This record gives sequence, C-alpha cells and structure tokens, in this order.
Amino acid sequence: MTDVSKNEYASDESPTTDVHRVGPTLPVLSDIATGAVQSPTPTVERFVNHFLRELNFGQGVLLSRSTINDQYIALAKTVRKYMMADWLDTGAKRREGGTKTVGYLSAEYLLGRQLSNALLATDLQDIAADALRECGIDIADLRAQEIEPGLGNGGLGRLAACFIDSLATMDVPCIGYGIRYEYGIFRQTFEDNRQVEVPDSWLSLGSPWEFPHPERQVRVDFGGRTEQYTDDEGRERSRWIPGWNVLGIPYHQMVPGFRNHTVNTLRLWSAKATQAFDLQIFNSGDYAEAVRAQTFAENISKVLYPEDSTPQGKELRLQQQYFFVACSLHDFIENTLPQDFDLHHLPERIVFQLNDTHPVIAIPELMRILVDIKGFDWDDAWDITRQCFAYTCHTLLPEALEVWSVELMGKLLPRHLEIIYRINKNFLEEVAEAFAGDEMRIRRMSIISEHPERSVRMAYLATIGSSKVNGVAELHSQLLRDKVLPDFSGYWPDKFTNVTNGVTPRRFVFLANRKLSDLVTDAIGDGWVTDLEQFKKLEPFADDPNFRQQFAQVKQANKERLYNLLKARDGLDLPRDAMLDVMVKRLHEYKRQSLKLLHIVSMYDGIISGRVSTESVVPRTFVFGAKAAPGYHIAKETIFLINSVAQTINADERVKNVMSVAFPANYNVTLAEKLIPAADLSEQISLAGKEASGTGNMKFALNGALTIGTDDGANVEIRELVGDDNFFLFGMDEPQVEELRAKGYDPESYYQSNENLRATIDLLASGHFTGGDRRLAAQFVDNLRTQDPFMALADYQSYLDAQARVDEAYRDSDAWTRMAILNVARTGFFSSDRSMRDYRERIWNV
Ligand code: 26V
Repeated sequence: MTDVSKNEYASDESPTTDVHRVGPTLPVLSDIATGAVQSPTPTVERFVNHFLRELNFGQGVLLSRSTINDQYIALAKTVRKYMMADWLDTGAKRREGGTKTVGYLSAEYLLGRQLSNALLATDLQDIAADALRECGIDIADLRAQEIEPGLGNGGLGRLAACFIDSLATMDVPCIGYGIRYEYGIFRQTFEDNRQVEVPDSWLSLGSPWEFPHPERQVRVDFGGRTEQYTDDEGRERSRWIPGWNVLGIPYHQMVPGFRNHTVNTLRLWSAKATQAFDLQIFNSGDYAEAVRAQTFAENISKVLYPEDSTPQGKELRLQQQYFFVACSLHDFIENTLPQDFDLHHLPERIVFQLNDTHPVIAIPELMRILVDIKGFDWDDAWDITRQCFAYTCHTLLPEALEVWSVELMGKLLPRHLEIIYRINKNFLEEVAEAFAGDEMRIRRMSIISEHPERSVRMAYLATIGSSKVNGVAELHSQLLRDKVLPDFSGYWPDKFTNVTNGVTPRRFVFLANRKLSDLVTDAIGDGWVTDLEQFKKLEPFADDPNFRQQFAQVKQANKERLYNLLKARDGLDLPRDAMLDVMVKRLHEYKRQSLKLLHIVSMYDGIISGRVSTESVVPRTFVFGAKAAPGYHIAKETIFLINSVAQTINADERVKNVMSVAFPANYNVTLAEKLIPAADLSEQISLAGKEASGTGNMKFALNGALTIGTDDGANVEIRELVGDDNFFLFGMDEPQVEELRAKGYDPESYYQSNENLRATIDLLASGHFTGGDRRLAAQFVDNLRTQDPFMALADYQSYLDAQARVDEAYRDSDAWTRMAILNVARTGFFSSDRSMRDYRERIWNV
C-alpha cells in the first residue's frame, strides 16, 4: 500500500515509472513504433504514483488542495498514459502495413463520457478505483465530473461513435473524421414546462482526452471564382481563385479497442483564422475589424446545428461541411499516405464512408484534388473517386434530404459547383444513352433540381459518386430502393445494399449494466463482450427459475439506481415497484410522442372518470427523454404538454401510486446509460415507414426491456428475432399507411368514432392540464384533429389494445421476466461489431 499521507506529492524521480523519455540526454530509440515503448504493467501502487504526478506536475496542485476537477483531469491523463504506447504502436503499424483504411466521414460523433469507456477498454477499472481510494477519493465522484462531448444530435451521431468503437475492437484501420464543435448539442432545461436551450460549453473545464496539433494545420479555401486556361499540354482546364480561407487545426482523440491493444484515432477539426486573413486587415490599420475577421473564421466550428430533420440551407452549415471534408481529404492524402504515393492506387488504401449526405461535398473535392492539383485526366479521376466512396442514407423523410441552392454553392464553392455540373452532364448523357432519351427520367435523375429553386441534390450526388449505397435496416433499405432512389436502384441494382445498424455492447451493456453483465458472464462466460451472438447461449436460462429470479433482481436494482439518480438530479420521487415505461429519443412528429401522450391521458381519464378502478390497473411510471430542435414549434409545444400532463398527474391523489410521469431534462448519452438498463417497456412507436432504423430500440432489447412497437425500421428485425410472443406489435404497416394516405386520411373521423379517443382529446383540450387555459393545448389538439401528418389517431386504438396486452403480460411477473431474458438472448445480432463486419465484407473490402 502506498502511503500517500506521508508523501503527499509524487516524486518525479520515482523508480516505479518507466516510461521512456525521448530527449537530448537519451538516444532516440529506433522509433517507438515497434513496441519499444511499453506501458508499465499496471499496479495500484504505480497508478497512485502516476495519478499524483499528474495532479502535482500536470495540474500543479497538491492532493490536499485539489478540486474534483483537478482530480478528474489527473485521472483522465493517467488513464490516457496507459493507452499511449498502444496508440503509437497502432499508428505505426497502420503506416507500415500499407493496408486499406476506413475514413469515416461524419459531421457528428455523439461520444458520451470517455473516462469509463477508457477504463473499461484498458481493464483498469479496479486498479483505478483502488488507487483513488488510497488517495481518499471515490472514483464515482470523478466519473460524474466529466461533461460528455455531445457532438451530435441523436441516432446518426451515436451510431458513428458505436462504429468507431467496434472498428477499434476488431482492429480495423479506421480514422474517424469530424468537427470539433466548441458547443455541442444544447443543454435542455425547462422553465414553466417549456424547453429552454442553454449553450453546451463542454470544453469549459478543460478536455483531457484531446491532443491538439496546431502544427498540422490545413488551409481551406472558400469563395472567389474560377478561371479557364489551357495547360502546357494544350488541355482546357479550370482553376479556382479562392476569395478567402481558414485554417483547420486537428484535435486527435484515442479510440481504444476493447482490451486488444488497438487504439485508433478520431480526428476532429477546429477552425482558426489564417494569418493572411487578418494580417491584411491589421496592416490596413483596422485592428477591430481584424479581430472580427478572426471571429468570422472561427465561427465555422463554433456550434453544432441542433436541427436533425429540416435542413435550413444555411451558409454556415455548408461551410462546416466543406471545412471538415477538405481538411480530412488533405490530411489523408498529404499526411497519412507515404510521400511518393501514386494516387492511381488510392482505392487500395482508403474508402471514405459518407455518414449521410453531410460530407458528400467530398466527392467533388476529391475530383478537384485529382484533376486540378494532381493533373489527372477527368475520366481517370472519376474512376478513382467513385471507388473511394460509399454512402449511407439515414432517413426516409423527403424533407430531410439535403439540397443546396446552386446560388449558395456557386458563391461558396464555385469550382465544386462546376465539377458537380460536369459530373451531372456526363451522367445524364449515360442515362440518355441507356434509356433512348427518356426526358422525364433524365430530369428525375439529374443532380440539379429546378424547383422550387435551382439546387444540388446531395443524395443523388452521393449515389452517383459512390461504389455502394446502403440503408440502415432491411425495411429502410427496401424503401430507399423503391421510394427514395427508385431510378438509381433500377439503373444500378448491385450498388444498393443494406447494413442493419448496431450498437456497441461495451458501452450499452457492459458499462451501462454491470449487474446484468455479471449475471450473464456467470452463466455463459465473457466471450459475449466481443461476440454478442453468444447471447444465444442464454436461451435455456429463460426456463431456469433461479436465473429468472436473479435477472428480475438485476432489473429492480437498476430501477433503484435510476430513481436515486432522478431524485438527486431532478428532485423526482418515483414509486419503486411500478412498470417502467420509457420513451427516449429526439422529439419528432413522426416518432409520435403525441401517441404516447394520448395513451397516458387515456389511462388517467379512465381512472378519474371512474371507468377503471385503481385496483384493476397495473401501476406504471412513464419516463420521457427528448430534445426538440429549437425552431421546431410543434415539437416544443409537445414538450410543454408532456410536462404539463406530468405535473397534473403527479399531483393528483386519485392516481397516486398507480401513475407517475417523469420527464428528466437534457436526455443525453450519460442519462441513457442509466435509463435503458432500468426499463421494462421500450416505446418504439413511429409511423411505419418513417424511422429508418432506430438504435435505442436495440439498446433496450439488449438490456431486457420488451418492445411495444410498430412495424418500422429495425423493429421489424427485432420482432423477427425475438418472436411475436415476445414483442408487442401494433399499428398499420407501411403498405397500409400508404393505402390510407392514398384513400385520403381524415383524422377527425377517428376522433368522432372512438369514444375513448374523443374523451382523451377533449380532456387535453379542456385546459385540465394547463391550469385551465384551453389555448395552451389548442395547437397540439388542433394539429392532431385536422392534420395529424403521422396518423397517430389512426393507430390509437391498436396502440391501446397493445398496451392492454402489455398490462396482461406484466401481471405475470415471472413470465414477463422470461420474455425479457429471451429478448436479451435473441438480439445479439444488433452488435455494431456485426454491422462493421457487414460493411467490411459487402462495402469496404478491407
Ligand atoms: C440531418 C440534418 C439535416 C440538416 C441539419 C442538420 C442535420 C443533422 C442530422 C441529420 C440527420 C438526420 C438523420 C438521422 O439522424 N437519422 C437517424 O439515423 C439513425 C442511425 O442510422 C437511425 O437509427 C434513425 O432511425 C434515423 O432517424
């Protein structure tokens, strides 16, 4: 045991540390690459020493004077040290190996907290906890100190984080490229039941996980014009004369694999003004203007756009997209490949995966690099480019498909616009030839749309410029082929494929649900952590009463943990023994939080009107978590109404002990890790054909919640795997939705013909939940009765019937537990390791 009381600060000469120092007094080793640097074997004593050194010499404080933040930073930097040798080794191995790398291009990474994940990956959890205990510190307090980097909106950003975790765990060479937003997704608070957005200053207390490399800055050009000229060989060429530029500074983060000594890199770009940029203005004597210019440049990576469905066509957003893409391509071609690399062989060394259309400007950018800078012929360059990209589509909502106005594109990226026009021209000539001048088809397939204004359809550009296009669940990929890109899938049937999403079992089972992990590992060993299909071995345990009892105890313990957290965090007092019914996801009309609200109000109305006795109901606690885009009016009204309903119900003695509603603010990855393991029921109730996949649905099933859901996204595959008996299906399927839409959907007819629905809506409209003010619920109610674009009323009765089946099933708690175990046992397919294998085999050929 290290006596920390005697010698409070660590000696810098400590013999227990043996990290090599490279400096003037030491010969530089051949290079650290080949395993020359080894992290010292971790022991509690060494860990204490490292930690204290970080505290004393890194933070410059004595343990006795240190704040929790000092301690957190020192701990993070200590853990980081243990990954360093593996990181350097992995980098060297990649450079020497000459293998193909995956360049994951994503405008978002919703990483969640890093400390716990790093401790898990390095297997240092116990040692670190013991070491800190010796210093009189509870590691839990330090874990809680970390502000999660919320550099994403929701599903798409979290998927990127799961994917890079899996690639590291599978030792696949991958560089994640993205944007280091200074402000991530806003922090949500509630005032008078309404959402208020607070800036997310996640960097304010320092960020120990990133490594800035200002010396590796990349210049990015914007604006200006193009110029035609004839080159030395007499070829007609175009050159870009940019109007202004900014610098991209890379910040590197480690992406550790699970206990496999692989550490990949996530490279996020931060924008900075170039010197030329402000020198000019400085020299003209206008100091203030120069500083303003700096702000202008640095705005590019200032903030994550919090909309995730309706692109606003904002100039700054296009700047962000081009900024990170240009930096990333430059970084790979100039700094990652060997100096003399022949770019004709580029597809052997890189495949850029386009996470939705946000990075699609990379396609004309690579063309520009090859043609304008490297002097390639157009056709050669195009052949190379198409092999280097693959595109994943993450949506089905037509309004979410990105388009950029030609005017804006021409102003910001004139050369890229030219390149896009030429790609389009060549492509349409090909189509005209194949379809004998079918004018309508040519117009439909053009990258440029003419209405409502001339604009560039990024999904079309992505499809034409990629070797593969995939959707994110079977149903979604089929709808993508049939509805979103039918002309393209007809033209290139083999280009289209599906890769069903997945989630990382490390974070969402092992870390988030330690108790379940221990129980499972006792039963089937720990191989599941990197081979989740092994969950299948749990199936027989569903019939073991002893196992069921332990499983139920785990669930109960997770609920207690959640309720304690919600009590401390939000002052919420929740009953300990009710069914926990959870709906967490972004607030969107298509996801239908409105339908969930109708269910809650119906249940409440049933009780207070005396139609249903409290003795006969299955007690439920409803939990919502959802952020609304700040400009999405109806979504914000829905939040207001959920909070109002929660307030009323929680205060109503008539439903005490049988109903409670909680809406903890600021749902994020950190809260998800506590909420999901506690849930009994997972709400996945989008209108069929709208949710591309969903990934929360997978996390819940893997943690032993049963799903009530529509036939949508990956719900379809979850149900197929767990079986109809272990899934509560309701609502129209996608063809039925289409049929009803074609017939003409009239929400009012459902209101008129369904008595319970009418009572529910009337109660909402009455002002009962809004302090008597009818106006406050009016928009929500009117929207449902007159528009109901996502057909909540059409699915209402079916949903309530399914909820009745849920109640029935829950009454037999042992049978319920059995179903829950089967959900866990049968959903191992949804590991992001499996998704990555699919990409590797069907898309990347790495
Ligand atoms: C779109 C936009 C539009 C412009 C403004 C900023 C912005 C930011 C993000 C997005 C992406 C929306 C698409 C998305 O998040 N899709 C979700 O992807 C998940 C992972 O594949 C999937 O599980 C969800 O079903 C799908 O909605």
